[in-house]
Amino acid sequence: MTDREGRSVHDLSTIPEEEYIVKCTSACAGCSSSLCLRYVLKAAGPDSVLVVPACCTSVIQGIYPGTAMNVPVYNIAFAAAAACASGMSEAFRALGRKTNVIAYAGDGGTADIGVQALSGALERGTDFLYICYDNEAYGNTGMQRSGATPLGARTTTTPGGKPTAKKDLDRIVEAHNPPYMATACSAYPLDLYKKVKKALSIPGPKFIHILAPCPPGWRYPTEKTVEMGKLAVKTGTWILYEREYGNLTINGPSKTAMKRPAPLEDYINGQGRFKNLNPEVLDLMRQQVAQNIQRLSREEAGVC
Ligand SMILES: Cc1ncc(C[n+]2csc(CCOP(=O)(O)OP(=O)(O)O)c2C)c(N)n1
Ligand code: SF4
Repeated sequence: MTDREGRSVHDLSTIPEEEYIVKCTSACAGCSSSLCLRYVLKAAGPDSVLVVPACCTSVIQGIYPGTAMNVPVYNIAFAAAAACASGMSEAFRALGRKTNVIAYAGDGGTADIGVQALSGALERGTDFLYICYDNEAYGNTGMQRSGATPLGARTTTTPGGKPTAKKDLDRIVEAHNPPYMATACSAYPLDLYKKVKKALSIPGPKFIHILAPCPPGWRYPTEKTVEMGKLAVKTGTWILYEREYGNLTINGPSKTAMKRPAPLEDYINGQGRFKNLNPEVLDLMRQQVAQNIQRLSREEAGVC
């Protein structure tokens, strides 16, 4: 499988030196979603356009007339990233251009207000890549809960901990049967780079869901941002996989983590948002992790 320049998508020996996020971003210290975007754009290259709805990324890009982005960026209303990207992709293809159209949206703009536009674009078969970076809250407006906030997490609108489970966005997307979908995590940038390369080599709608730990939202010290992502994967809370034309493959560290997950406490004890967690909630969280591991393991083994 090759990318649009004819290079193998598995060749990671030459990650481009070019930077598409330059100095002066307004990201918080330790922001992992901006780290992810850096790798996404390195994988995508200069013939790419970003569509960004209202979210932290629209702030990270800097204050007009300055910009930290080295590719064209189209800012669009909170609900409309996938609809905008859909029209943009149609226009490029009508002009005979292969330009990568990449929507880069938060979990609120994807799982909540943007889910209708996303569903429509997936169903229409839009040739684009939709990336949801998931910091598990509405970060830009002060950490309100989103549908993607996990059970038990304290946010400004769930001060006693979120009473309901994280919305399963991936299963919603899966129901649309896109040719390629994957999960990724900011702590594994090469895995993300490879997945973006592969996604962009496939025609039609592609979706990547990245877990993006957020120091102010999750309440951990900024220097722990990579460690936090690794712990999410090692405890099986976040599972790395790809689904190509419906076939599931569990990736890299998740293969080991799913057989022998680290204790959930390793992940949650370092985060202020899970402080003073009720033992019953902790138990429910453990059950959810175990259920997800079981469901995906069975599916990969063809036992479902
Ligand atoms: C219709 C509408 N409602 C509310 C807002 C205010 N708003 C802007 S960004 C945002 C939160 C975005 O959260 P998310 O998509 O999770 O991305 P993050 O900020 O965490 O990067 C909200 C509520 C808006 N811009 N438009
Ligand atoms: S609030 Fe979180 S996601 Fe938003 S810029 Fe800060 S660290 Fe990044």
